[in-house]
Amino acid sequence: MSSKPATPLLDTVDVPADLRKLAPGQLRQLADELRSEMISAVGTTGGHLGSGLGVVELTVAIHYVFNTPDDRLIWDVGHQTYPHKILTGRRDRIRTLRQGGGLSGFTRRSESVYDPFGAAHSSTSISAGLGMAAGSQLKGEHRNVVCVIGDGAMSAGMAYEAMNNAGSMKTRLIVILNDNDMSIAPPVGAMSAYLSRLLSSRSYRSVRHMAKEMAKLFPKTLERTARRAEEYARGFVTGGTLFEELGFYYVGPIDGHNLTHLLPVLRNLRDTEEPGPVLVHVVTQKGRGYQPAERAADKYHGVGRFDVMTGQQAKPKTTAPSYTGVFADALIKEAEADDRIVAITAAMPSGTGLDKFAERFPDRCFDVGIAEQHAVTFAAGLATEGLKPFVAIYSTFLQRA
Ligand SMILES: Cc1ncc(C[n+]2csc(CCOP(=O)(O)OP(=O)(O)O)c2C)c(N)n1
Repeated sequence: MSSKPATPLLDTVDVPADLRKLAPGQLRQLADELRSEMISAVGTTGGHLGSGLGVVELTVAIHYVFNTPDDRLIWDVGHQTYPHKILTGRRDRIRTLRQGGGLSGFTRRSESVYDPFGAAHSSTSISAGLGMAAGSQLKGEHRNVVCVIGDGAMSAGMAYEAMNNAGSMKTRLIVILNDNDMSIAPPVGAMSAYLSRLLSSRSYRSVRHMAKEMAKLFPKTLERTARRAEEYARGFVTGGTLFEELGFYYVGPIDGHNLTHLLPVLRNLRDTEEPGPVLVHVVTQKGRGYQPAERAADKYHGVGRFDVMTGQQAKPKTTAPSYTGVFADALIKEAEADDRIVAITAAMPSGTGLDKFAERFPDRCFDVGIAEQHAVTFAAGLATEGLKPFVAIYSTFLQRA
């Protein structure tokens, strides 16, 4: 369905060590080729598209600056790792993604040393990363641990349990918040609103001011920071965020598609000896660089095979009604007859069919974010008041409740 794009520079990169031989000025081209290759591969196999497209530059920058796999890179959920897989020795199998015997659609320890943690459930990366950082420290090994977590995944309790713990420890840990203002559906909740406020309140400050702020943060890197400050003069500011209240240094916001902004910041974080966790707030666009994805309401979160030229997805051949469709229609029918029926989803309105229910009964449908344990206990609370809650959660994610 899709022909392979020409990727002369990417063809020279099998593993991140090859990438590190390139000059910084070549990385833009590399990122462009990586994006084309990913679009072509997912056009053939189907899979998660929008999330990976959003982290192409971030993937390149992290592997360029950090010494993976000795430095640990933990991707939350793992659905955005197709570019990471292409750069970490798996390009020859990228068109087997999610096929029997092929590459996993998520991170998997048995698949690669570049996948230090297996995921698919969201919001585990900070906990796992903190464990790796503490483990390395105990063994006297010096390595960086970098967790990349999305704003959607940040709605889950485990992320806060991990930050609460990390903030009280002197363990070095780098958490990159990949803020694309999307979960599968638009993100919900107070945290999402907070991140938007944070971004809109952060005007870019002067180079001198920024250097001063960085000096407070990392005294040993002041000189380098001052020298490089101009490189990322669109810059970042620190101070006064919720993350700092939790014991993190906050750095950001940074344009996650601009390599000349990303590289110096990541280098500074790599080179500092300061203990304690850091949160880097990176702003990206889901579906970046592929028009049909950028235009789609869900940013092509998950797609079937598609035609790369048109973005047209291959329709499933069956005309049979879908399970979720039948469920949604049946629940709506019941709810029309009984106003005590309410519905709850944990960030998956379309996947569960509850988007239809929410259209019909907006006040009786609750999207609680990626928060399955809360969803179930919230439903129990509703039930004690005589309501009839229906909690729709994929069985695998119900484990979290
Ligand atoms: C515990 C759990 N619940 C639900 C999901 C389904 N899920 C996969 S990705 C995703 C959205 C994640 O959003 P975000 O972290 O912002 O990443 P993005 O896709 O926007 O890059 C959801 C809800 C999951 N993987 N794990």
